[in-house]
Amino acid sequence: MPELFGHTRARVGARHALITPDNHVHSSVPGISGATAAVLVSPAMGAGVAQTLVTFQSGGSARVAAGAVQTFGYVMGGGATVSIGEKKRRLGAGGYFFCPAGSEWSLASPKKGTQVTLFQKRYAPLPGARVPRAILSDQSRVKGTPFLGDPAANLQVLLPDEPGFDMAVNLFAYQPGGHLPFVEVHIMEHGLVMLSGEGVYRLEDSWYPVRAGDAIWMAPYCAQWFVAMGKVPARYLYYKDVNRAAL
Ligand code: UGY
Ligand code: MN
Repeated sequence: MPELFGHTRARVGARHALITPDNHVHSSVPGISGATAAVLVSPAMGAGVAQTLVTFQSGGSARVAAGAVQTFGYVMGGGATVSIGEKKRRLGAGGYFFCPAGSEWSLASPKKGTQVTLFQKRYAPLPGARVPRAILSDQSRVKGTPFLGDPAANLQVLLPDEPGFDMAVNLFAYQPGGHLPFVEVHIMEHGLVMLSGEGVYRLEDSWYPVRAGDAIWMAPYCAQWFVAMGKVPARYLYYKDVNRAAL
């Protein structure tokens, strides 16, 4: 339900942002039709990544031409067929794909209401490193590990940990009361979407109540910490830039 009297939990600052489902306004995105798209994180706010929530009607589709930008897509709900070059796979909720720069991707036959979160970033090649390949997979095929040994915070790393990749996308699941072990301050930027549950996110000097559907941007060096609250585990999907020198 929309929040009343002009109140919102959203905050957009110079170095972090929180956007809630009540704030979404759609824009048309080239290559995506029969769908709504909300660009929640983008270079327009100072980010190096674009994070877009796409909701497909039945009969909707996407065809995004090959270029300098790579795309990671995660199916939040519903299901659709995704093709990248010769590879093709039906993805359901929890399915994901990675389309490297220089390849085209397309999505067809979505179930009505299928939602996909996209992270898109211009690829930074690394001389001597093997360029990333296309991936079509599912979170159920990725083993989770306790984050820094804490079983209350489980981490799944969805993309290969190889030098050719300049982006990582991970899933974090916290038991109620589970939390990041310390306040992180790091060079990597994050785009994030809460998938389920609730908790409190510290971003720089502010503490925000957050829940499923909320999107967050954290600039490089944004102080960050999270604690899960409520009765069910809190889960989020997040992007970070990796494997490249600062200079
Ligand atoms: O990978 C990370 O930097 C992660 N621990 N950060 C986060 O969840 N805010
Ligand atoms: Mn972090």
